[in-house]
Formats: sequence, structure tokens, C-alpha cells
Amino acid sequence: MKKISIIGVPMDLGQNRRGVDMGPSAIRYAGLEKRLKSLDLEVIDTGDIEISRDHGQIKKETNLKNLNEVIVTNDNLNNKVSEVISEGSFPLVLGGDHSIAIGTLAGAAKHYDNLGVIWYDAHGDLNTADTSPSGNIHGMPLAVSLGLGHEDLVNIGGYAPKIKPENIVIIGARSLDKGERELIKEKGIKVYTMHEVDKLGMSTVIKETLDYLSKKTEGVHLSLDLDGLDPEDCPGVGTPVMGGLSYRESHLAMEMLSDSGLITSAEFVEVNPILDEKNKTAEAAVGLIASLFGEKLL
Ligand code: 6HN
Ligand code: MN
Ligand code: MN
Ligand code: MN
Repeated sequence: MKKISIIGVPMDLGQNRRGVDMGPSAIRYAGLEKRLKSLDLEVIDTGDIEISRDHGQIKKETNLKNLNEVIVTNDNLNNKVSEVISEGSFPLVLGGDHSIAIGTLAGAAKHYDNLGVIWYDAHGDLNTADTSPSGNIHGMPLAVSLGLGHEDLVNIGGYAPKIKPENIVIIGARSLDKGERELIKEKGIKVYTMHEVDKLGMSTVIKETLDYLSKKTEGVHLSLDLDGLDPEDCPGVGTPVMGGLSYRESHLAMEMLSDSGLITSAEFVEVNPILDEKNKTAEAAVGLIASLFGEKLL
């Protein structure tokens, strides 16, 4: 029986808006564990990672907000994710803001020669301190995992880089900063912007993504930012961008990923219950997670 370990990360220090630290609670409240247990899976809720609240010394030369707390918290998460994988369980990480992907990837990538990453998001999260318009670390985790950015972030887990540019696929992008666009071109990162998703359809996008990754990777991590979905379906996110992926398309994507059997770890991030409408975004997250683990109507 497949074993899943839920890891909550009540982190809100990677961005400006309070409330996203309650994301893991909202997702649990929406019935995650019960839903997964009905799928004949062994589910263990390991509780929440401890969030550092120690501001410590913020290095003057950077514009990275809450740098020390983000480092300590991601180091804790790195250890937990790695431990879960060592035990033969599937790490299912609940955010929290997207800066936690730094720790998840640090914990996962050391277990695979080549870890693939599907980044399902309205944003690229490919900024560094130099290119970031906000100083918010949740806009940087993919760059950090490529080895770019502040060295203390890049070296979380004691090694770098975690992933290679050719093993990344970004899906749903519609808001990219100048530096991110340059980096995507320079590194040749595969991106399905909303334009490509509209043109090809989600079915083709996922088929191509799996073809692209399956030959060259040993495992694939899914990093799903709920703002990848349209704010109509998922209003409870801190940085909404209109014109996004629908719940239906995303559901199909999860079902196809489930059928592939290639996903080895996952995180669902940026659920902010304060900004949400009747826990709609958390419920969407639970629906998508259930599909990722094989829930079918018939
Ligand atoms: N997220 N590109 C913007 C920034 O501040 O770097 C927005 C980032 C949003 C990040 O949603 O995970
Ligand atoms: Mn985003
Ligand atoms: Mn993101
Ligand atoms: Mn379904």
C-alpha cells in the first residue's frame, strides 16, 4: 500500500500578506486526510514544521525579507522531507508561501540523480535578490534550487544546485519579471505559458511534459501554487493573476500525472484562508490532491 506523509509548513515570511501561514490548517479542515484514506492509501499526518521567528541578523547588502527565518525553516523542512523519503513514504507538503519549495527540493533532490520539477504557477519564481521587484523570497525558490541567489539559500541542505534547468517544466505562467524572462531564455527552461495551454489544451501539455521529463529524470516533484489556477476558482491566494488555469483543467492535469505514476513528491502552496471565500481554495487543493493520488468517479 502506498504510504503518504503529510507535512504542514505554516510559513508566511516569504511574502508580505499575513494569513498564508494558516494554509495547512485550511487544507486539513477541508478534509484532506479522510479523502486520501478513502483511496486505500496509508496516510500519516506528521504535523507542522517549526517556523523560525528569530529575525537574527539580516545581512545589510541584500533586500531579502526575513532571510534568516526562511533559511532556518527551510532547513527544518529539508530534514523532514528527506527523512520521509528514506522511510519509503511520499512527502506531501502543505504551504505556506512558496519559499518553502527551497526546503522541499533540498530534501527531495538528494535522493535522485536527476529530479524533474513541474512548476504549476502563474509566476516563474525565478527571481534573485538582484532581479526581484519585491524582495519576497516566495518569488525566488526555483532560481535558488538552480543554484542562483543568496549563497545561504542556495546551500540549504549542504549541496547545490538541487535541479538542472533542462529538468524543469513551468505550466500556467502569465506573470514573469524581466530578469525571469532573461533567465528562462538563457537557461532554455521549458515553459507552457497560458498562451500555449490555450492553444494546445492541457491534455497535450501534460503528455508533452511527461515525455520531456520521463526519459531523463529518476523522480518528478510537483510544486503546485494555487495561484496557477484562475482567481475565480481560487481566490484565496496572495498574488492572484487573472486569466489562469481552470479547476477543470487542473483536475485533468492531476489525473494524468496520477496515471503516469511518475510523481515522487508534491507540495501545494499559497492557500491563504483570510483572502479566501468559504475555504474554496483549500477545497480546490484537496480536490486536486485527491486526483493526484488516483481518485476517480467510476
Ligand atoms: N508566488 N514575481 C513576483 C515577485 O515578487 O517576485 C511575484 C512572485 C509570486 C510568487 O506566487 O509564489
Ligand atoms: Mn504564484
Ligand atoms: Mn509560486
Ligand atoms: Mn477526479
